[in-house]
Amino acid sequence: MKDIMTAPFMVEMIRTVTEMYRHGWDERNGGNVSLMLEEADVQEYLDVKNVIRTIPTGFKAQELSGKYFLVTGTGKYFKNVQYDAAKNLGIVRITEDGENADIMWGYSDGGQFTSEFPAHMMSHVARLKVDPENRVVMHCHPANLLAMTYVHDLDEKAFTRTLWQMCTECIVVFPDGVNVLPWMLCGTNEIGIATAEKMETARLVVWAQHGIYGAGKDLDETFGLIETAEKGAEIYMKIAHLPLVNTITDEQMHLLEGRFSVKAREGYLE
Ligand code: 2HA
Ligand code: ZN
Repeated sequence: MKDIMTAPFMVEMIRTVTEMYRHGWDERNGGNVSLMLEEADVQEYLDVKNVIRTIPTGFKAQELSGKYFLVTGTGKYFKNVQYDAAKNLGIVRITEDGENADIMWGYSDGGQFTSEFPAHMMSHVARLKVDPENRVVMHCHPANLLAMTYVHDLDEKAFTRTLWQMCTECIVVFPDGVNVLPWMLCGTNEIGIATAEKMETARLVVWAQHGIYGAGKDLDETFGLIETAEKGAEIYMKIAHLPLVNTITDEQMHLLEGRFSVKAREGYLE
């Protein structure tokens, strides 16, 4: 059996959450990440017959039965993951009935997965339906995106168009746009269901006055999505109170579509 701390998925996860912390997106125990793993990869590092504990997930996700996830722990600080991954992260396998999770590794102080696990699992199901290659769901609290939800219309088309106008890269990186949920109580199945529904049409879902969810095929892509949206929001918060003299026009957006072979969300450009 190989040392799990050398597994590419573990190395990438530790680097990613550390970088999220350094970006200021994950104060205290803020944020959570789940990465779906292939059984073949897990088997090189773990005895898949050895279940440490089994705990209820609080919801039913039959579609994910037998799937493995590397998931951040509830109440844990991203700041500390690099120093003690086995305490702050865990690997779980969804049980056959889809209602429980077998803990296969980690949460070494008796902890468990993030309180946002329902939103993560439901989002994985939703994204896998539209993109079988999706592996990551990521949640965090980037300051400028949050700030924007206090001063900008929460209409999804308006919110997306503003971000696209803030840097040339935005429409190229997230042509599917940004969906938005109004403030809702976090950690509940209700916000999980609402998030998953929004994930069917975009890989980014803003939770007003709370943060953002991103989904993608790997940690880099998902981190990059949030990073780019947050950059757009940062520019917006720098200029929103100033007279707007220039912008990126819809005509220019169409040039970007052609140059980078992307298609803007239907009906979002003139
Ligand atoms: O894990 O970010 O939304 C803490 C949170 C809850
Ligand atoms: Zn949060």
